Amino acid sequence: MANSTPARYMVTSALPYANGPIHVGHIAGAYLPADIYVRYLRARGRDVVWVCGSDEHGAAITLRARKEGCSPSEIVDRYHAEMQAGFAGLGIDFDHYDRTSAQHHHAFAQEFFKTLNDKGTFEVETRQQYFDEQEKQFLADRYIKGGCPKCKSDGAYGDQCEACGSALSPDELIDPTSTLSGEKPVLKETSHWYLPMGRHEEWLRDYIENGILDGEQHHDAKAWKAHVKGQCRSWIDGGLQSRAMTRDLDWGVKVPVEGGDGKVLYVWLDAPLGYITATQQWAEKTGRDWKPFWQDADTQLVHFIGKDNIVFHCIIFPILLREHGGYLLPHNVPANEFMNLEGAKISTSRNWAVWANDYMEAFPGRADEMRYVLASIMPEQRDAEFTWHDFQARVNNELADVLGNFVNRVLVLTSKYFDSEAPAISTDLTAVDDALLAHINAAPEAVSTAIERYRFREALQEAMGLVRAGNKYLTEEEPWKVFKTDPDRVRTILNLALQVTATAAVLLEPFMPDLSAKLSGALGTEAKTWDDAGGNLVAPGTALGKLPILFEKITPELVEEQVALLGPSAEEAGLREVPAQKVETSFDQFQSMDLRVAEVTAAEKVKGADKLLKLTVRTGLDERTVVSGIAEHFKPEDVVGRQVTLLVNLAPRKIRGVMSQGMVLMASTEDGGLRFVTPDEGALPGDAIS
Ligand code: B3M
Ligand code: ZN
Repeated sequence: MANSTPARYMVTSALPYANGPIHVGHIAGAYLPADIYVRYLRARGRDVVWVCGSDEHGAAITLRARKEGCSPSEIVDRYHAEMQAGFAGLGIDFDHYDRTSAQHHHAFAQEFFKTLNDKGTFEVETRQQYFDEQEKQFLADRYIKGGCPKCKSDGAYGDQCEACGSALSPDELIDPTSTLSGEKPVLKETSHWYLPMGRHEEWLRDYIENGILDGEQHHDAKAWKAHVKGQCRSWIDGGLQSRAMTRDLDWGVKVPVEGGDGKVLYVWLDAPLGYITATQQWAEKTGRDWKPFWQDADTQLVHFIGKDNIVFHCIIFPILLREHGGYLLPHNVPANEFMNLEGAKISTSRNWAVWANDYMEAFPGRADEMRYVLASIMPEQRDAEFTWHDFQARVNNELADVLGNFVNRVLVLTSKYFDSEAPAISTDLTAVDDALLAHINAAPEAVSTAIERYRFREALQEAMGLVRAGNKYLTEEEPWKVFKTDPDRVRTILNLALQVTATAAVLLEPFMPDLSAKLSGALGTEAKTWDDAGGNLVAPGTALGKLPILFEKITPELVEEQVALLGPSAEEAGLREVPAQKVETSFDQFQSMDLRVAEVTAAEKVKGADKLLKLTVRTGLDERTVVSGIAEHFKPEDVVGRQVTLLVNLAPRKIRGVMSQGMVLMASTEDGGLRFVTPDEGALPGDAIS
């Protein structure tokens, strides 16, 4: 059963945390591969549902809300909408996109938890846990930081060390501090519902290593990626520890059983259930039944995720589903590795990312170009890297010069020689024709085999390989020369070139749906599907339409612009600690202050006062004396000759026996220093500042 076509497919993509917009790393990890896979399955006429949604619980959300000074629900509302726009812009077309803050999700997750609780799945245990006395809060997961017990690096979180990837629990951290207050936490008792995972090691091992479940072949274990199995193996070999399935927090799904007051479900219990609740919402919308998709054995469940989510999808969620009973376990979890960007790890906080929404703004209507590049470099087996120069090279050299140029030539030549009517092929074929025809006929199988093995890069290479072969054929057969002597030969050449184009339109649809629609529109093959692809796709006599421009080249300027956008934005740079804004003032109050450009003509220390300089300043109105508290930062000789900003109508007052008539304005800088506020060149003493 492992390799036969199932009755249906249940496809999921990791629910992204609603704490920031979507970037190309997300897209290449869990969304584009799923979109390609699902479009392909549809083209084959398979029954498939693909769901996703926003993950709106957990510390990812509450910490973000704290940082932005607003409520968790404001955060999730904002990013839920932004993420949906990002996906839509890149043609990521889920059947249903839900959110875990929805009431229907809470209700289902609570019911699920109750069932497990009644079955005795959990062990309620009281343990000591770190508590922040200042914030009056227990510190789970990301609320606590410290040294990593494994690699000894600083800054490991309570659940994981990002430096070495080890899974941790908060009590293992060296010198822990609270990420809320920065204080040293204290240990305090609290009760939680623990999932004893150790009991499940044996069947999990057989399921992951051999694809065997309950003594039967469940899936082909060889079809799982090596890095996915490797991660699971090292978890199981390390011994599966009990893990708390509840948290002391007030944002999340409330624990629905006695003793659960003030506690919520662990986000990694509630979020994967979001796949099921999203499917239920889809079923309601379409009038279909959700149950076969999650419960009928003739369904293949496939989770698309990033590699940091492997343990949750291959170990913890399967344990929960099996404990509950009645649910399918994943047929495959084709996790992707990470996508780096311009030589560094993608980082939301450092704005080191290419955001989906920004891309669509800079490159409107050009989703296919990004889809093509991301599919070409997808981190399927190892980490990959996106650079704007590589993006430019692939779009210009592969999409514009090869694909765009080829199909354009085919249609222009058919218009010129045959009045845009598809010519027929002769029965008398050369060896070169035969080879191309064989390539056209073999390509659909090659692409589908790769896609069904979750090798999307290879699948795209196969489809593009056909286009390259067509391009080479056209160039070498030179129909523009042959036409003068043998117009019938040109019929065969262009017929084959048209079959290449039409077949490529079908095979490239999962990768570049807009391009595919343009091609099949011009060829009149809109209704054709995967099974029609091949050497007879375009019927002789078909009236061909016009082709819109397919790909415009990316200019070097556009590339430089995009590279320059990386890194901290002005807004983020401004987020450093600065003094809070003072209370509001009025325009009139401001106008009453007489600020002038002035020039320092003499300076000396004030006797007996370390901080004060006595300045003589030219104000344009007069020459006067001002006492200024800058002596610790400037020597008298440093300031003579400088232009400064002076408040001239400040009431005169005596400072250390010297009458001061005005005040020099200074900027207090982060390093504790002072800087003069000096006008641009060309200002003169007496110029009014307003
Ligand atoms: N939100 C983690 C992530 O975005 C998490 C995935 C949930 S899938 C059920 O990486
Ligand atoms: Zn570590």
